[in-house]
Amino acid sequence: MKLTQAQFKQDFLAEIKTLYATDLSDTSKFGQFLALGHLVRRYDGPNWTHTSDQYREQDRKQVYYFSIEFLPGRLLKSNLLNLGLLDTVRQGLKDLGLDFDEISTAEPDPGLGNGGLGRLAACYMDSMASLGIAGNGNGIRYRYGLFKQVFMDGYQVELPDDWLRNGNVWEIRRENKACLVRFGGNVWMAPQPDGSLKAMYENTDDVWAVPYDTGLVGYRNDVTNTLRLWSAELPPSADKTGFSQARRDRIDEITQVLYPDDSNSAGQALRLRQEYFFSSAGVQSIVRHYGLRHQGVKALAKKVAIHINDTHPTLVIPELMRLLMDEHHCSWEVAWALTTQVMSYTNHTIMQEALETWPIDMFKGLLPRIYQIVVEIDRRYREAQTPIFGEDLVNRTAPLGNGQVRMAFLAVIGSHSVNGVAPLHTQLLKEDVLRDLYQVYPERFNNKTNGIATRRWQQLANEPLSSLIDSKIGPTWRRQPNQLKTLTAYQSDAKFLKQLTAVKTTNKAALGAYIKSELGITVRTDAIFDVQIKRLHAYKRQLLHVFEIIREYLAIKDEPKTVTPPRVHIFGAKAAPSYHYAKSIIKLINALADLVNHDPAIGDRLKVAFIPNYGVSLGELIIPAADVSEQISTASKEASGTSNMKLMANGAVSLATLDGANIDIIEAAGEVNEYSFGLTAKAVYGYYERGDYHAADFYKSNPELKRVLDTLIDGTIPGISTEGQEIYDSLLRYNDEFFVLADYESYVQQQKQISHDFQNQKLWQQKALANIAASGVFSADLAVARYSDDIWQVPHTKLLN
Ligand code: CJB
Repeated sequence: MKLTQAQFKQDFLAEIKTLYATDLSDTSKFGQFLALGHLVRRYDGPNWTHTSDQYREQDRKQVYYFSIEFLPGRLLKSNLLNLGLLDTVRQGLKDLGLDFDEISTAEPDPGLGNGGLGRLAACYMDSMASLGIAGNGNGIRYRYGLFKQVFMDGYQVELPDDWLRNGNVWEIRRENKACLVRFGGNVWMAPQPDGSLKAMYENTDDVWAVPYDTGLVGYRNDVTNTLRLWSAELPPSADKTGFSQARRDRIDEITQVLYPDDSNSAGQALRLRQEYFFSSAGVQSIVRHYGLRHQGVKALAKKVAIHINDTHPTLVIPELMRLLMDEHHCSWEVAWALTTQVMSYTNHTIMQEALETWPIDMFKGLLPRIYQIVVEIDRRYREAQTPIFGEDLVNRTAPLGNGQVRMAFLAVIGSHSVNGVAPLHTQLLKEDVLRDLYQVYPERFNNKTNGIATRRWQQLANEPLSSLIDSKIGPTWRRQPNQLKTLTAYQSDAKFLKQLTAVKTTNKAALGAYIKSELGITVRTDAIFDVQIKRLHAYKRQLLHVFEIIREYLAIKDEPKTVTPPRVHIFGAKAAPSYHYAKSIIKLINALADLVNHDPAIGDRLKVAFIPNYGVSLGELIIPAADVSEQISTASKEASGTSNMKLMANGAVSLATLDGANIDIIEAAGEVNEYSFGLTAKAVYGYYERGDYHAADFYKSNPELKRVLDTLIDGTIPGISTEGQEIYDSLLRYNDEFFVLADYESYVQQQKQISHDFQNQKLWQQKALANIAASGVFSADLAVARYSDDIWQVPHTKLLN
C-alpha cells in the first residue's frame, strides 16, 4: 500500500493520543508497539475484508489447515514488510526519535507450538497468503503458550508464558461465529417419522467454542487470510448457577495451556478433549459457512480441502461424517465419499511414541457419537479389505485394535492423500511405519518435502544479507526465492565473498551482544559459531555435540600451543518438563559451559553458550550469525528438520547425518559444500535387524572416545555426579539407543575438517554462498505450491523454477 512518511507520523501520533490520552514521551515501548499494531490493523483492514469478500463472491475453493500448534512469531515487522511499509515506518519513527527494532521486540512472541511442527504450520500459512491461496488456519488459542525456560544452577526451570496478559492486538473475537461442542453424556439414534434417524443427546458436557481471528498478510499482494484460533468458554445460554465451579474449571482447562511435549503422545483425556474441541469447532464453522451459501453440501469436495497436520486433528474425519449425516441427512456412502475427498493428512514422525492412540474406554466416554462413527468406519474397513488383504493385515491396520483408537490409521483411511515431509521419511513410512496401509492404499502416499518462509528467515531476520543479495541480483528473489540460484555466478567474486564475511560478522556481533547481556560470556566474532538449535531430544543427539566440545577442551589443555580457529558452541533447546533424560543433558551442557568458559587456560579459544528460552524470536537472532549448522540426528529419526533449511539460507554449512531433509540439502548445495558423516538409515536398520550393535566396543577400541566419556563420571566436569552417571549408563549399560558412539569418530573427523577449512575464508565463503544460492529450493512457497497442485487442487500465483 502507499503511505507517505508524513502521513504515517501523523497517524501514529494520533493513535498514541487516542489510546493513551497523553504524549509520545509518556509512553512505554510496549505502548508504542500497541499503537503501531493498531495502526497496521487499520492499514490492512480493507485488504482483509476485501479478501474474504472475494473468496465468497468468486466461490473459491478454500483450504483449511488444521493444526494443534501454530508458531507464527512476532507479527509487527512481518506485517509491515508484507504490506511494503517497513522502510516508511522505520524512517518515520526515527524522525520521531524512536527506534523501530526496540519497539518491535516489545511484542510478545506467541508460543502456541513446541517446535518444528508448529513453525511449519506458520510458514505454510504465510506462503498461502503470499501465493494468493484461499487458505485458513484452524487451531487453539492457548491461554498460556509453551513455558518460558530459565536455568537455575544449570537446571531447566519452567515458568508460565502469560502471553495474553496485556491483550493481543492482532486478534478479533468473533462471538457471532461461536458454536457448541459436546462432550460425554448419552447418545442414541431416534427413528423419525420420515424413516431417518436423529441423534439424540442427554447429559452432555457442553462447551462454547469462541473463535479469535488473526489476519495473515500476504507479501505485497493485497491478500490477507485468516488464522482462526478457538477458545473454550461457558455456553452463554446456560443457567450459570447450574454450572458448578468444577464444571467451569473443566471447560476453562481445555484451552488453558499447550502440552509441552514434542514428538510424544501425552495420552491424557485433556489432550483428547483439546483435539476434539478444535476439530469439531473448525469443521462446524466450515460446514455452516458452506451450507449457508450453497443450500446443501453435495459439492463440498469441490469447495473445501481440509488438511490434517499430524494426527492431532484426525477427529475432523468422524466429525465431518457426523455433521453430514446427523445434520445434513446424507447417507453414509455419500458422507464418506465427501469426507475422503476433502481430507488429506501429513505425517511428521516415525517415532513410535509420537503415534497417537487412545484407550477405547476413555474415547467412548468422552465422545460417544464420534465413537459410534469410528466403530462404523472400522467395521466397513474390515469388511471391504479382509477379502483382499487377509485378516492379519486388516487387524494390524484397522482404526480400532488392541483396545485403542489408532489415530494415524484413521487418518490414512479417511483421507485421499498421505504425505511424509522429506523423501527418506516418506520412504520409511511406506517401508516401515505405515507399511501395511501402504499395501492397501498405495496411490494415497506421496512426499512433500518441507519448506521455510524465506520472508521471515531471510528478509526479516537477516536484513544485511538481503540488501547485499539485492545489490548483486536485484530484488526478484524476494518474490521468487528460487532465483537465489543466480548467485552461483559470483562464486569467484572476491569482493562479494568478503562482503559476505562482513555481513556474517555484523550478525555475529549482534548475537554476541545478546550472549554477553544474557549470559555474561564474551565471544569473538572471528570464532566459528557452531550452532545447534532444536528441541532437546535423545535422537537429535545434542550429546554428540557435547562430546566434541569435551574433546576440543581436552585438546587445548593437552597442547596449548596448537593453533586452531576459536569456536563458540551455541545451543538453544527446551526439554519437555517430564523428559528426565533431556533435562540431564541440559544440566550437562550448562556444567560443561561453566567449566570451559571460566578456565583461564582456555581463554577465548573455546566458549559454550546455552541460550535459554529458544523460540522463533531467538531463532531470528541466532540463525543469521551461524557458521556451522549441527544437524546430527540418528539417521532415520528426524522426519525432515527445518532449522537445517533456515541455517543454510543464511549461509551456514551443514554438519549433518544423512537424515531427513539433510540429504536433500546436501544434494542441492553440493556435497563439497557440506560436512556429512555417520551411519546411513540403512545401516541403522541393519543393526536393528541383526541386533548386533555393541556400544561398548567403540568405547573400548577408541581411547580418545573413552577419555571423553570418562569425563562424565570422573569429576572433570563439576556438578554432574548424578547426570553424568545417568548419561554414561545410557550409553554403556543400556547400549546407546541412538548410536552416538558409532558416529563419534566420523563426526569428529568432520569437525576437524571444518576447523581446517574455516581458516581459508575465501573457500569458506564460497561454501556459504553455495548454500544460500541453493536454499531457494526449500522455500515454503514452492512446498505449498506443490500441496496446492497435487493435494488440495487450488490455484496459486505462479512461481519460477
Ligand atoms: N515434529 O515438531 C514435531 N512434532 C511432532 O510431534 C512430530 C514431528 C517435527 O515436524 C517437523 C515439521 O515437519 C519436522 O521437520 C521434524 O523433523 C519433526 O520432528
